[in-house]
Amino acid sequence: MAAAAELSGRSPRAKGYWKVLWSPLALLLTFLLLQAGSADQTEEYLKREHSLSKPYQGVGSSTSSLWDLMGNVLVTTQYVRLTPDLQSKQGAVWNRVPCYLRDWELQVHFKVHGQGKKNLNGDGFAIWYAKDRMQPGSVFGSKHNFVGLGVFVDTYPNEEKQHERVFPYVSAMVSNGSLTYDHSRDGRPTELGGCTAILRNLNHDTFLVIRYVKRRLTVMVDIDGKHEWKDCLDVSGVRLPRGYYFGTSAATGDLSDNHDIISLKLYQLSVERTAAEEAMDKEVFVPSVDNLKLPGADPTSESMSGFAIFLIVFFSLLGLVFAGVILLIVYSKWQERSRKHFY
Ligand SMILES: *[C@@H]1O[C@H](CO)[C@@H](O)[C@H](O)[C@H]1NC(C)=O
Ligand SMILES: [Ca+2]
Repeated sequence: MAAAAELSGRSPRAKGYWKVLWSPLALLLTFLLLQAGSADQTEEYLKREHSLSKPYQGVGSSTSSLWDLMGNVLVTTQYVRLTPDLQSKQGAVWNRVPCYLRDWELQVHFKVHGQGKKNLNGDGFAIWYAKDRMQPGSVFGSKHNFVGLGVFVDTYPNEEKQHERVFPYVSAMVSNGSLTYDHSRDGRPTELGGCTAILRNLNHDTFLVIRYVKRRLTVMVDIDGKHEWKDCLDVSGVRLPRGYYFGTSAATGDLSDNHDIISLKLYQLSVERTAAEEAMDKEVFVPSVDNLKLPGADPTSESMSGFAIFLIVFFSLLGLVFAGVILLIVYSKWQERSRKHFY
């Protein structure tokens, strides 16, 4: 009887163990299968409402146009010239339709060319995914305290000591409006990353791509005429709100260039997300970058202060120990002496 009870008691418990074992196993298996299925299965769709291409029919002129023009921009059938190769010009083109896509890729076909010889040309152009559109300003012809993402193609080194950096230089910046692009330092204090890209006066086509997938921002360039993307920058944890506008702007100063946009092609990327990723991917309303460490904020001062605190604590403790030892010695000497004194 006892053995039978034990047996009948054991088998449901064994089933229970199997269940407990099986469910995470099943989860893991499903997860692995989903992973295998979704690996690099990114589908691309060209979104016409966010794209600009030849022959730019009605751009800027008709009320049904998807793009607005600003400043000295000139539209021909072959290109959109943001600035001509003349001093002190600014121009921009902005998408009228806010973008609500979560994952996207913007391919920019451009041409920068002019009479200026090495480093006697400027200033460059910017590609925007920003909250405010059509606002002139001092950041490559656009709003100074922008909110959103700016990718800059800087063709002129403003900062004098550019020992280790060769221009043109491509860089990116994300701001909630509180950061300032420092033109005199080529935006170095606020850049997320960047690369040198020799892209002026070339006879072949030049491209740049900005990809934003699962909060990962990557910028690549194709400027060697080989139809290959080359990595430029790659930053994770970039939180960009939806509903911002794509645009591009350029400026010239004492030095100049033709800044031409041949096309802007925006692709929607369909990316699989796991339930966990989906839960983590809450919509944001202010642009930000996780664990942001800007080159402008001196990282050594922070670690030095930590080290300094350590040193202070260490030497204080050492001092206390020394003081204690000395006190002990003095006390024992005094006791010895007082003993001698009394006896
Ligand atoms: C904006 O960014 C600055 C600097 O990165 C940060 O100190 C500030 O808290 C941010 N403001 C908001 C509203 O997120
Ligand atoms: Ca510059």
